[in-house]
Amino acid sequence: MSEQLQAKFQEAGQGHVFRFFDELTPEGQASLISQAEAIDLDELTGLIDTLVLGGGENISGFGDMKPAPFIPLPENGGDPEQWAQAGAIGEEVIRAGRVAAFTPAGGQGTRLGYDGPKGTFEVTPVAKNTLFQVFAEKILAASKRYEVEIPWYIMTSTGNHDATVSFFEENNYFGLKPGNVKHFAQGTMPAVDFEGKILMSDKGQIALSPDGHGGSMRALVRNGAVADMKARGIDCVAFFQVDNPLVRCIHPEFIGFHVQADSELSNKACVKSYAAEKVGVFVERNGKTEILEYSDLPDSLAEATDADGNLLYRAGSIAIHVFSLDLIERIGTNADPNAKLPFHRANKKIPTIDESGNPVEPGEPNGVKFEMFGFDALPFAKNPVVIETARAEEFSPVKNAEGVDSPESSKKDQLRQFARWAKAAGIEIETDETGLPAIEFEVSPLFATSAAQLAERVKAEGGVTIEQGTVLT
Ligand code: UD2
Repeated sequence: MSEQLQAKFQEAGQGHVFRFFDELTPEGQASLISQAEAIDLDELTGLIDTLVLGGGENISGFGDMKPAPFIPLPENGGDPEQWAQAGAIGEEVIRAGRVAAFTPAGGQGTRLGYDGPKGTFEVTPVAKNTLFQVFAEKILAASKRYEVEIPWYIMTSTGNHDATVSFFEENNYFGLKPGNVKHFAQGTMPAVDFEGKILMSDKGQIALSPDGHGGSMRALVRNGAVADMKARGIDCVAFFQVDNPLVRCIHPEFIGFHVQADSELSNKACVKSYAAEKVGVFVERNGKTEILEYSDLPDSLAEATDADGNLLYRAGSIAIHVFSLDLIERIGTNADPNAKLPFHRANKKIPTIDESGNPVEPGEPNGVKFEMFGFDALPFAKNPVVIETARAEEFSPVKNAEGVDSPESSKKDQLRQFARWAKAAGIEIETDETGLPAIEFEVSPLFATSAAQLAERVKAEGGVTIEQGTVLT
């Protein structure tokens, strides 16, 4: 068995994976065999040929490219009636139990420099609640409001799975029913060096890394989540990333637009803050709506402006989507050979071993990781929808330790949102010219998840007092 496997790797030019096989303990040998068996060598060889040894990703067709249209917010020229109708439809769909939440949380979070699953990072200004708690409470709030079970599927990766599950157990699932929270680990891909050789992280350990959030399609099928959703009558999957505490996890208008258009993949766009902002942009290429990742958009196009002096490609993707279950299943089962997510290449510093088996900690990128992106499903989706959303209400991620998209910037944006909502509910709050309140306070999602809901609660309670350190819960 092992000889056959070794021969296959030898033939594919990857025989070195077993270089230290004879030195391993029987358990070590068994582990290496199972890691090797899980690798799709044909797929990997194809990726090495095209993405590593070949010319890299072939993104062309910029000539025919144009910005993709989107549905503007009512305050930016959209039709208020259309939005109200979408809200009513979305609400019905949620009440009917057709919606699940999904979070890919398998990323390694290296930019933030936080050691632990990113969802366990404390993010709110006063209560210091974690990202996972914020999302859990938003889902719980929607579930109470619409009197329905809303299951939450969370994709982890082998490196953070156990820590993530323990965190939910220790915190009693933040009030959600444990049976409505499903964790599962995503797949992995081997990393290779610039010659296309599989990197080993130890004598018996292949350097494996998560296969990107696009790996969620396969993982949702493989781990039974798709079957579970079907059994529950779910057909809309509300997708949001692990790093953005402002996200409206279960958003009636968004779900309404999605269902009304009979769409298989709906998306939220935010006007980009500046040309180099690290978000993908919505484009139309070859007659299809797509998201082009920021790293693939040439600077000249990122900086191009229209006749009004606005950025031409200004509709930024903030990674909030509604997927139809059909699309997830079609891609995740490989049912349609024409609907396969491509892999992308990322050059990374990958700890490895040298020819004698000694550890090597590279100072510079020494290899390539392969990742799929979930939004690459867009060209395969029927009736894609893009709606505009207001940045201040929906997007302030925690990505970097300092500066833009950091814990500090996100905390300030949360405070600004709470202050806006409080003022709209008639509560006096002193703010500076950026809308930042002079005191720090917090509105728990269990109290309100929108300005309108806060106003309702304040009215129902005959007014509330907000001072430094208040947490409305
Ligand atoms: C993502 C988008 C970018 C923009 C931005 C908005 C990609 C490739 N780019 O950039 O266009 O929308 O978000 O914030 O998505 N994850 C996994 N498994 C993996 C890799 C990532 O679960 O193997 C998760 C990760 O935990 C996080 C999300 O996917 O929830 C996004 O990953 P990221 O932080 O690498 O994406 P980023 O910020 O470069």
